[in-house]
Amino acid sequence: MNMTWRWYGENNDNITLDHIRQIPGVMGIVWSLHDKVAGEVWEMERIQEVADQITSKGFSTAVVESVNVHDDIKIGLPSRDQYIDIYIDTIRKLAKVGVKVICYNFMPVFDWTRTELYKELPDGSNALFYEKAAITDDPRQMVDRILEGAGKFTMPGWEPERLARLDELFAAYADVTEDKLFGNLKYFLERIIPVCEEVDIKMAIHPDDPAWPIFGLPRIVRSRETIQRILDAVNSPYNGLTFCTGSLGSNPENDLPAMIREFHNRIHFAHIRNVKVFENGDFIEVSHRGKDGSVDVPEVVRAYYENGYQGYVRPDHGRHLWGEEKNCRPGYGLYDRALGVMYLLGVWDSLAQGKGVK
Ligand SMILES: [Mn+2]
Repeated sequence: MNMTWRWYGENNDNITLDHIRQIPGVMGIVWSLHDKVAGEVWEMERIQEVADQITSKGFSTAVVESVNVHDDIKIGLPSRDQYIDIYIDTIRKLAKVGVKVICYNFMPVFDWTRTELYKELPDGSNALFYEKAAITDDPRQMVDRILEGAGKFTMPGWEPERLARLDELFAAYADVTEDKLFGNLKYFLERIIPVCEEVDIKMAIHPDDPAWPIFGLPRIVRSRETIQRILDAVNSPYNGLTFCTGSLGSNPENDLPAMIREFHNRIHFAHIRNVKVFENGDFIEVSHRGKDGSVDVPEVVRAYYENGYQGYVRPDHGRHLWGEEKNCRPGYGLYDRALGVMYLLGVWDSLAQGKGVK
């Protein structure tokens, strides 16, 4: 298990590399060029600049999250080929600075979706919350609420310029069914995976968050069956997964430890976080401790341990603690993610010592 931490870059994150250095066990930084919108060229100089910042503090640059996929690729427009060419150009450049895994998603219109960013928990902390009943037919309301909650921070997948064209985007996806979206993903993978094999970069698709269709948009990475279909579509180890227990765990039907045991050879990046799912289907993000939520986190770690998992891990999101929500990115505070790192490593180390933590 190779522990990493997502960092949004200098002047774009209230947490610094020097903060991260003091969290025990963190080996690598999960990074990106966060000012780039999907389909834009990544210049080598910019890539090198961020990679140098990361390595100068002793961290690995091996994981990039994300290189976003342009909507034209997901919709399957003729212009997709030129955007795939740009994507391939970015893959080749990232290989030159030691990148080994690229996390990406294939969700139409929206990246992750929540209805509240700072929902209070019983202990007085707060966290990202999804209320099913608050998802109406009109996504505009939710978009406005998220953008307002994000405050000064930009959020990946929630670019205001792009979401200003929401009606247009929805119209473009109008005839994109689940099968069509899957076909467009397959087309994309068939073009990029040979390049990934050549430069030794593994693609790791992130599951849909939450793990069901919303606003009538199709979702194709949400269950054992849908994941198997994607892995079979291009049967190469370079076509792999980011296994996110928070996203997949939003649907209690997903047996997470069983899925890890089944797919571990194709999991290149593990997002381990806990969610508490309520009976009505609402869910809230909670501490990493297994007992605090619906995800059996120790069993998840055990599934990785028993399969000799050597891939990258990050604590994904955390609650906002001790008032830090005033300054931090939603879901990306310092304290709870640092506690999460220690919990995950604690379980792992105990297993390694043969104490059989349950
Ligand atoms: Mn995740």
